[in-house]
Amino acid sequence: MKKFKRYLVTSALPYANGPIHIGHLAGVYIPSDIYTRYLRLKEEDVISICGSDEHGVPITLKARKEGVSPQQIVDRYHELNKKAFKDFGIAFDIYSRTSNKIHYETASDFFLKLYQKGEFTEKTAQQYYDEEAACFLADRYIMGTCPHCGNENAYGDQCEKCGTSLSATDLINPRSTISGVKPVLKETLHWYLPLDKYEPWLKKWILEDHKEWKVNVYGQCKSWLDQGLQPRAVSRDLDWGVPVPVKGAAGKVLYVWFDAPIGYISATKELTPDWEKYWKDPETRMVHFIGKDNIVFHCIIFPSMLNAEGSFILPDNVPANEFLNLENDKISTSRNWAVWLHEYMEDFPDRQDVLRYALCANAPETKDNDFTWKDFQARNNNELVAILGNFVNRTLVLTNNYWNGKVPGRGVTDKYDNEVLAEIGNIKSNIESNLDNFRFREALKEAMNLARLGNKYLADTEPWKVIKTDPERVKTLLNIALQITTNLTIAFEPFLPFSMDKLRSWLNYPEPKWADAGNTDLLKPGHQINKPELLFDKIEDEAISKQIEKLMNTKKANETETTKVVPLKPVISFDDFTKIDIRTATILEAEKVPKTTKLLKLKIDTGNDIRIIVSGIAEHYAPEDIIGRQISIIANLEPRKIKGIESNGMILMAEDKDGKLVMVSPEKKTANGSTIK
Ligand code: B3M
Ligand code: ZN
Repeated sequence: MKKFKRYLVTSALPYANGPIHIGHLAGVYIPSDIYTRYLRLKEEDVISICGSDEHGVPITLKARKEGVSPQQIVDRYHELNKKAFKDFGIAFDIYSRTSNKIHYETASDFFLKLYQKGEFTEKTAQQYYDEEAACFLADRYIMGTCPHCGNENAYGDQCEKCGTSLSATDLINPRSTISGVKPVLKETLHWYLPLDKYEPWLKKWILEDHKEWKVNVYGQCKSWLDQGLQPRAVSRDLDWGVPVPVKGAAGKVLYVWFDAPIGYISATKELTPDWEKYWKDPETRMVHFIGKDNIVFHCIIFPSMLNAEGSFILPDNVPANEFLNLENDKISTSRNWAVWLHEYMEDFPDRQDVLRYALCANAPETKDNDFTWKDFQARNNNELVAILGNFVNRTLVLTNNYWNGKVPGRGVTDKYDNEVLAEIGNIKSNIESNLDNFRFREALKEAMNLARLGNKYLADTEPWKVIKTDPERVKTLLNIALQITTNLTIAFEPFLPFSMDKLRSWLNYPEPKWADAGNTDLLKPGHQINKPELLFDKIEDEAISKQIEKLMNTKKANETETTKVVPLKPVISFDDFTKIDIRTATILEAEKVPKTTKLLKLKIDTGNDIRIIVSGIAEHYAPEDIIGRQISIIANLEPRKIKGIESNGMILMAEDKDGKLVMVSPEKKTANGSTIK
């Protein structure tokens, strides 16, 4: 494999509209961190780039829903996610963000360069426009009836009920989610990246020059290329994003997937004035760590942009992972079906390495995989505690007990000793070849094999027994066990950085170097080690059942949520709302309506008049209990006859999850007839 002078490692920029969960870690950030830490162990020149992806429609939707600005949304999650990555030892060299100035400049310049080279094709297209809100509508801002299943709340890009992906013009009775009005189709100009034109180059670059890419990545690229590529719009009619820096582009921003990958470049510029040697020198190896849903953007679109711009290197590998599921269900932010990093830290403080280990050991490297809390517990108790922890603890405790922590010299070694010493080097080579080829699960297994080797060596030779009869022999046994232990601090550094820091401090061993891995004389006779503590401790069933119960409660909440909450009605205009006159009133008299089970006849004082209202609350309220109760009513509803009684208005009731009706009353007594706004 080509020897590179330096390495540029990028990790997918998480959208700053929600917290980070274990799927993000397993799919992208743990693999990226393992690879970066390995390169640092090899003393390579490597930088690791990440940051928040702060544009895109989902962020504007969330801002709208919360009644705050998109900037407030991204500020919240940028800080939360930056801290979560730090807590988990994901050692980026920079965690930047695409709402900052340097990114706006970099992305605009990048667009302008392609624009001035004439790379883009300009095309007007019909797009839905909301004349009331005076803005074009991104697909997610349009709702209507799905032509396939009749769902009245399908979105412009997808019907979430039957899963059909749609284009906005497929919707029946489309409506704007901003103003509620029926949108009109209007011409709008956009700039297109001519991917169809780049197809021959992409086919050569990927299908011929990068046959070494992971099967799942290569396969997805091949199917995209076999289907034929279409020009892709790189601008949007939105007010949140990097403005399109050319004339005639008022109200238009760069498509988020055009600007976000350029975020890797702007973050590198922010990190170092030497940024060009990472981005423009062919002696740099660029590796993108992403999830499978980002493959087309990182293997086809961004490389096309870089190639068209002409001065940048291209990614040498894109080892995308597949998806991680949670307890056999898809991880979902909207359904809160996830293990959030910030919550994990609360429940399992100082156990980041356990999660790093469990997620790597089960990583979805070539197919989707499943995280279960039972497996998490088993990995900790049966591997980290019982193999790695047990071996290093025995080695350090015996060395402290027998020689006050001084490393003993190694005497004459026998056949078994020599086999074990040789195996240390073999395992190091296995770890190395797996890490070089992004096989992190396999590399982790090999590192644990080193601990197994040590554990077995002590179990077979039983120094705690031999010490009574042949202390010289025990010196050799523990010297070899100490060399294995020190090798473990190098082998596990990329995977378990927190634990290896601790172990090295107990060994009194300096910074680890990959060049020392496999060496069987790392600790010299007489070297003083310190007293150890437990490297890992058992995770009890109770802690796991608590997590499983938390997930089951989430599942129950989702079930009631999805079955009982009626979808929102179409958005209405403010004018429509002002036509309704909602007032407070007091119930003066109440009686059951004869021959009905649900109806009560109420005489109420509205402040303006005394009137009769018939209401379907007899199964929820006894007449005698509600006399004198202050309620809210719709006071200007057309009167209607119910069971022969003229009902003049409507009482406001809230139907809770179980279908129970509860009165909506002012929190304290007000004058009857007070207007509710
Ligand atoms: N923000 C992550 C995602 O699709 C996306 C990655 C951008 S990397 C330039 O979830
Ligand atoms: Zn549908």
